[in-house]
Amino acid sequence: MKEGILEKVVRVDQNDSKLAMAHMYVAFLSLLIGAIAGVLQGLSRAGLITLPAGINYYQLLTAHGVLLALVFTTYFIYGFYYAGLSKTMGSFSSQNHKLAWIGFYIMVIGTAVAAAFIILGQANVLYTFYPPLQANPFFYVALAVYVVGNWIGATAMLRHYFEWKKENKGEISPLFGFMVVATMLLWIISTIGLAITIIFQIIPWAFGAGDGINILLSRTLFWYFGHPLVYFWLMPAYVAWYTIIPKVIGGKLFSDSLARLAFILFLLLSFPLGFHHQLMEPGIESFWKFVQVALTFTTVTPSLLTAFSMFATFELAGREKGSRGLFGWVRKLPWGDVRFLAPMLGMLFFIPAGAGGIVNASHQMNAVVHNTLWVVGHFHISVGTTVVLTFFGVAYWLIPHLTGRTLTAKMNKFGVIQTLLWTVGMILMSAGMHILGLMGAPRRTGYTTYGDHPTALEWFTNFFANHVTVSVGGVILFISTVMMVAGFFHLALFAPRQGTATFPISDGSYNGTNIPAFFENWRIWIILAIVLILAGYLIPVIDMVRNAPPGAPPINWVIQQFSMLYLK
Ligand code: HAS
Ligand code: CU
Repeated sequence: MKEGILEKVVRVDQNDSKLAMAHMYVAFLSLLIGAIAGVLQGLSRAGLITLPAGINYYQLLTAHGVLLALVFTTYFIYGFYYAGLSKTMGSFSSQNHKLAWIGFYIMVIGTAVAAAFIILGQANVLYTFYPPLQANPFFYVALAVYVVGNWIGATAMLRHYFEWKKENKGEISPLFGFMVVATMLLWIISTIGLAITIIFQIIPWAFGAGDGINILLSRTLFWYFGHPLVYFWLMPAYVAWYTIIPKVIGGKLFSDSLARLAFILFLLLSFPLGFHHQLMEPGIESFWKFVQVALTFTTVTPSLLTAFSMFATFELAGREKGSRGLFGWVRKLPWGDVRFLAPMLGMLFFIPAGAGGIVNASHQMNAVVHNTLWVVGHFHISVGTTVVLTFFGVAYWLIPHLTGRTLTAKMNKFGVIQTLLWTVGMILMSAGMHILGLMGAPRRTGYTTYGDHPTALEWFTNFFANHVTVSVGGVILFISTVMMVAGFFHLALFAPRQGTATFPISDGSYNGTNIPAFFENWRIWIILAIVLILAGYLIPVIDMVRNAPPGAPPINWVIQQFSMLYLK
């Protein structure tokens, strides 16, 4: 924490800092609102509070999912990536800068309009918004606008990278930039599927055209996007692990090439896997489910490579500092430094999160856990902890760096407490959710005892896990989130300017710099990814179109409002 004072810090270009900070403001505001919606829906689900008239469980759950899973993550990732690209590959040209700002404003328009419909109760369709649940048509238009804004921002990043490549012919790009390109290509290729279902299926249907929607096709397109989406969240966390953490712990990365290989594997293998979210759906032949499950298991490889890389990095750094024995390196890690502690706890959570993912992907076991709270537990420790704690760890140094402020020892301590609170809250909440899921408690249902059915009552009274302990965990997480948001505003606006916090970026790797040049042959990776997409999806999708089930009529927001009034 003293580096800011001791070293002369080379700051990220001022204009690029402003661009990154604009994204961060939206991210942390959404984090706050999304967390308020989250804690309220959790308490109401447990029967601990009654929601005031005019607000319903699904409205809160939609706000929670959309604001945290889609809005907070995306804006944070864009902000982090703009800053990191500027730091490692030079400041953005004025043209790329303009493009990035245009992308930002379009994203903000999409976000604001979509949020308005959620607040008005006209989009209670949850963050997956699959038909036949139907929102106000303009909610989907807003989503489409949001996607276009994302593409424009991604284009600015890609142009920045390729311009650098042109100016530095024959040179290998910095690891950060390489990883940004892999992520953004994955993001563009996956959001194309989302755009297709929104523009060609959902919007016309929501405006009343045609006779119903092909739900199977729409969900398939959604999950074609939805699985890579989880890697779009994860990859920036890995970027921090590979490029930032080695520097924070005072060592070097184990192997730059291995890190790049992991990212290429994500780009190649992430797409034809969506069926592992649809294993319980009729209408998809089991052969194609088998193909996609098999491919899912191959996508575990880049995460296992990452686990190996991180262990090797920690051990080599520890041994350099004189650690002895098999695990002596553990003691050499800077546990009291929030820039390390938060991502590190994220990594530890990813061990059970990844194991849970493998359970989910196994067809037979999926039958036990699908649509239960187990899945909610899984994604709260993957995206909600591995990714989020890493992002928090990054925020503690990135925000003061971008605003020319200091990360003081006091603020570091605050960060450590906030991180530990998150950890405790999440252990309580996610363990409870996993166990409740195994006990049959469904996800996405408000408070009910199913007419005092004994199984349902058990979900409220079981000693080890019940809805009440889950919401107590949720309240602790909420406190931690409020601390983080307060920390963000402090670091952005009020922290002292006694030297700028460093942007810790690792240079070189223990395994040298012999990086294969063909890694940057993006054309090959894109073509291979498309070949795999066609292999996994072409035949089943043709089948879905040719043998389309009868179109589904909408369960729309007007009907939802009436039925809720009626049920009351
Ligand atoms: Fe998942 C459902 C399968 C990873 C997020 N997942 C979800 C949903 C979300 C989500 C949001 O197959 C719910 C969607 C919805 O609303 O319906 N998931 C997987 C598999 C993986 C996986 C196989 N998921 C993620 C990640 C996510 C995420 C990452 C967000 C960021 N998931 C599924 C399936 C479903 C699913 C099914 C559908 C369930 C259903 O029925 O609905 C794999 O990618 C996991 C591989 C990971 C590992 C772990 C490696 C460990 C590492 C840490 C090392 C630690 C160190 C620290 C170095 C194998 C890298 C050590 C230090 C010391 C000091 C000891
Ligand atoms: Cu998935």
